[in-house]
Amino acid sequence: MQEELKNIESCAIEDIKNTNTSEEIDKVRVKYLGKKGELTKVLRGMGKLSSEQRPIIGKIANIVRENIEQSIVSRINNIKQEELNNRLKGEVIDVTMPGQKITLGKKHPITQSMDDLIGIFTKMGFKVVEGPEVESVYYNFEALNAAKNHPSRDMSDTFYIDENTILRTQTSPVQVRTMEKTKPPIRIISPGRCFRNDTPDATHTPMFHQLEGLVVDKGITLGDLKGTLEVFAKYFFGSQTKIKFRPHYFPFTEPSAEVDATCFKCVGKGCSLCKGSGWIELLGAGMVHPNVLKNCNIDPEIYSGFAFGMGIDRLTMMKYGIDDIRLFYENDMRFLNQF
Ligand code: FA5
Repeated sequence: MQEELKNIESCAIEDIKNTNTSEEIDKVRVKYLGKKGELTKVLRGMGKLSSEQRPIIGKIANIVRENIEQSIVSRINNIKQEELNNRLKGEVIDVTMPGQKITLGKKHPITQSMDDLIGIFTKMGFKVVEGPEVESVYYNFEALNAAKNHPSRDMSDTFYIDENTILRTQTSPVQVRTMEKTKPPIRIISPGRCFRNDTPDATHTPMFHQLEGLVVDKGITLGDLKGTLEVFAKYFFGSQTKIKFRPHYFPFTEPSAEVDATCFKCVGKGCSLCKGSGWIELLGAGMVHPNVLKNCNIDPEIYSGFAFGMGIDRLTMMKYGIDDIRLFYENDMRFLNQF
């Protein structure tokens, strides 16, 4: 029996050596140590041994089992390491391979224009101030000297939330909010969204963007307004640009004007963009009405000011020759990628 045990051990160790995978080594374990395994079979026959021989053979059998188990464990460790090495070899990461390209987004053309405008005016010393888009009727109309029967206050022009609250139709309420809080000298711009009950067409959308400007100080004149807007137009459209004032009416400025710029495409000669006139309408402007100054507790005998308001969407259309404002809001990447 001693012989037989030694024989099982050497056969098992030889079989273990020849295994190459975890599955193969499992089979060897079952073959020798399993319930019907070769060593188990021999141990079952120990009952036939004499009481002197049994402990001796039992001890040898235990050593054989331990040896087989140990060589199984060490072979398993080797196989696992080999399997891991093989897997790692197959999964080598080539750090020199080109990565997946992530396409970078860019700013919407209106945001680009807004940034350009903010850059131009802050260089001239203007501070950026923001105001609420949901505004009171008082700030949007009353404080801006708009009479109760002014057509822009109509439900068909303005989105009402309740009797006293609207979506602002212009950025001009920021003028009043600023003058209430700040004493002159004041020099601010206020860009932001505005809302009007306008049917969408090539030049109108119900939501659009404006940029308001306001300067209040002692001795501010129409000349200051003209100089400021000239600098703005030259920076935004090009140094050859000229501007002109046409008389107009706004309840909150007196005198008021619509300001035109020479067409940046034909430089004043007349083309399809400016409909042959050589000029393009730019913005509304004027000297702050004394009533508006009074509404904000600023003495119009001491202080004067100018204000202007421009539509950023339309300025962007002019700058890039875009013929339909709705293109800005269709999220078509073929259009947006051009800017
Ligand atoms: C105003 O809103 C005045 N608050 C501007 C102003 C400010 C005048 C300070 C004097 C002093 P107006 O209603 O003209 O003015 O609008 C100004 C600009 O907003 C227009 O020239 C146009 O560019 C833009 N705009 C108006 N309605 C729309 C619309 N539905 N869609 C796109 N742009 C619009």
